[in-house]
Amino acid sequence: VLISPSMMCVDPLNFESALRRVEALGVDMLHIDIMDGHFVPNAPMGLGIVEALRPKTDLPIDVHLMVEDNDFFVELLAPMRVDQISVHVESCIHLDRTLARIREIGAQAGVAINPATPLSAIQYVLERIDYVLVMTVNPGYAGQKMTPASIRKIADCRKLLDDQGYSQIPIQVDGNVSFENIPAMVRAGGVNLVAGTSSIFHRDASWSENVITMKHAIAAGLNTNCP
Ligand code: S6P
Ligand code: MG
Repeated sequence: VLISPSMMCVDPLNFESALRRVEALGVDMLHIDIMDGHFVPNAPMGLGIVEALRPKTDLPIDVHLMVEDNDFFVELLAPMRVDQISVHVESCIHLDRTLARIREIGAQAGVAINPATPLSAIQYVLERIDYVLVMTVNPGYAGQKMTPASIRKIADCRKLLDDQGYSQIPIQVDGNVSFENIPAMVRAGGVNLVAGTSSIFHRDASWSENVITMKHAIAAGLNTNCP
């Protein structure tokens, strides 16, 4: 199970020192939320951060686009050599084409799906994707509560992928991935956890203590002992 810190949760005025601290935690990738103020009612970070980040880190960069004009953002990302990009089914007019283009520019392609969107929306792009991002909050903000059907949705998504012969496609989970929610999320099939204010950046303990608590919660979900 991978841990992907959501970098919109760090202090933007101390971004580079936060990056170094996050790298020292031994996490798996950096989750970068790009919002446009239209698809979602917020816009905390722009592509400038991605461009500035690429030469400064060896960690994989995972871009989560929450925008209306996906193709515009994908073309701007093309020269930035990010590792993976997810786009929302709700905002892509030609979803199949956009996903194909993401692979063409050398990134892994992910399809992101909002809490209320039926899973059937991803059924005919399975050939085009490297992962599914199941949103467990309505996108736009950190610090929200998990939507009620989330665990069922993750499990249903895992089943859909397996039933269609795509058992190798992993599920990333994003939104209120808290210490309390992690065991059920992992049990349901989440293998890439986006970590924000309810886990790694939780204010009650240090980031490194929070990673340990996360690992215990993951182990509980997997029914294994913590490494
Ligand atoms: C939300 C965004 C997420 C958040 C993450 C924050 O629209 O896509 O990646 O940054 O959910 O984590 P938390 O624990 O505060 O919900
Ligand atoms: Mg996100």
